[in-house]
Amino acid sequence: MSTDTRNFIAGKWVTAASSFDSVNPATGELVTRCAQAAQQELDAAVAAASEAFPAWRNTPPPRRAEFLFRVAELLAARKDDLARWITIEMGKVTMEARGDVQEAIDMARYMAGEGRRMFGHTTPSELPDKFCMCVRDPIGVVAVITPWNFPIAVPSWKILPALVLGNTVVWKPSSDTPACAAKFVDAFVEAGLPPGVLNLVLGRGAEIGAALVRHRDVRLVTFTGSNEVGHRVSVTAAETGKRCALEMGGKNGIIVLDDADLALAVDGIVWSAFGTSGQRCTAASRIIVHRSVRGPLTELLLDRVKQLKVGNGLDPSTTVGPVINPAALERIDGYVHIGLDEGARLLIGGERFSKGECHRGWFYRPTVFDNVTPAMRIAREEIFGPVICIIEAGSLEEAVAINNDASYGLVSSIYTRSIDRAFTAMRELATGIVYVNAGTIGSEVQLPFGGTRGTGNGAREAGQAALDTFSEWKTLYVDYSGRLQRAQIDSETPTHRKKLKNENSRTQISPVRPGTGKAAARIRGGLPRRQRRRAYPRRNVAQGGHRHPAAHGSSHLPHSQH
Ligand code: UN1
Repeated sequence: MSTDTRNFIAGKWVTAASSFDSVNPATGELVTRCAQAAQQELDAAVAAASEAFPAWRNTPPPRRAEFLFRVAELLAARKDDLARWITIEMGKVTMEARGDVQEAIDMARYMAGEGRRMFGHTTPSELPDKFCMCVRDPIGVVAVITPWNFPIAVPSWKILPALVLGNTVVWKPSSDTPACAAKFVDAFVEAGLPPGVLNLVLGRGAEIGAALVRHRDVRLVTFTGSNEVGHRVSVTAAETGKRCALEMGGKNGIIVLDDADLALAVDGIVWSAFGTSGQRCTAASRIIVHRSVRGPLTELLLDRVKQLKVGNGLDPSTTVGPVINPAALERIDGYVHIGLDEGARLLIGGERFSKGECHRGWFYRPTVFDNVTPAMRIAREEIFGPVICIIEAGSLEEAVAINNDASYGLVSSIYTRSIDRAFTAMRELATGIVYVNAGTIGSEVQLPFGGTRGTGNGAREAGQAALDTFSEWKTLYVDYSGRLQRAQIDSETPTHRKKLKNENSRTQISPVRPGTGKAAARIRGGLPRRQRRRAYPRRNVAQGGHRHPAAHGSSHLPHSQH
């Protein structure tokens, strides 16, 4: 399959001076030749997003949401085709590729619903005749930088909330999955999104991604990817005064206690560790098992791992697809050697898989290490491949301590039949997401997604939490009293006021009066002198403040009832 993939800027597909290729990881074949964006295309994309922003931010949110509803319908209609592009370009098996698209459909529907919610709130004022509320305001041009492992779902987590909230977007997807990105953008184009609201720039992160993060007119950067790159994004964003939302690595643990349903636990482990060939930030990579069930659990696990079928994701019998590229293959194999050198026991896998047609692509056998200790590098560093470590623990407390002793904090899971232990674990596991009697993958769009510690910087995606990431609060005070009301001062309690009155009469504080100059007259609407007197009678603050012109005006002021 080959086509030309271009950048999408100001509503047009545009080419560029140089190009790069995207390749099928299962076959090594060319998927698409892509126009590589340079500074010129990047500037044009940011300019288009900046120009589109004022009209888009003032488009009523329910109208903005209609584009998202249409995107959802288009994605649903194209689910098979999109899933096929995902498998061809990124490698995951068809069933999972369809899940990737479904996650974007779900997110489109959920975020479109926000067009008619997007709740702000009102809250009472401490002063009479004053109204307080806050509303969500868009931030501006959002730079969206996404990885290859969820070529449609993860971009949807960022682009859809950004758009419904009234931001405009410049999206830089991974250079490993540009064709999927272009297919996703197609849905927005067909939905009739106004030009410039969503722009796509293609290229490698080190070049175009870094320049995008630095760009003066970008207000927020949202990034999912490695810790190394995320750290650089964070530094550049700080230097250039931008907000940034980071979602990075994981070293996710599944705890299996001695009272667990072992068959259920093995189902969860296999799905979480080897789904997407372990290339999820949510993938399980540490199995922390109670000493008394380690033997039977390991036996059941190995039986299941032996049944996994590595191969091209387009083949319906395949359960584990390729890894993304040769560099990933090298890194995974490198970690396997580190594990062996550290003294871990390799139970299965531990090598490249190149049987039959697989020699053309980048496949790695599902790998299980036993005798792993928490201090080993394979138990601490993110491998991002089909490799798991079995670590033994003697109690719930020890298992939780091992789980929490990690520089990442995305997901943890616990298998137990005890409600008490489950709730204790929910409280104690120090990750952004905790599963009970389920594996570590399978987050849903209506809940916050994100992790603690090295996984992120506190920002969350999905659910209501995403609204905080992609908007800022605007606080609105409306004073309809017709007089100067001073928060924290005029709202003092009667007791305080009495005290103040006494002090004032002792110290002879001069009364606060509105000015008499021209500017003051303008502010008052140039009231004639007599009316002005009525509106702003000269009264000592200590005697009850300014009287409202309306007859009943002061009756609700506690301090003026005497
Ligand atoms: C990721 O790996 O970056 O829970 C996201 C899950 C998916 C999302 C994974 N819904 O595994």
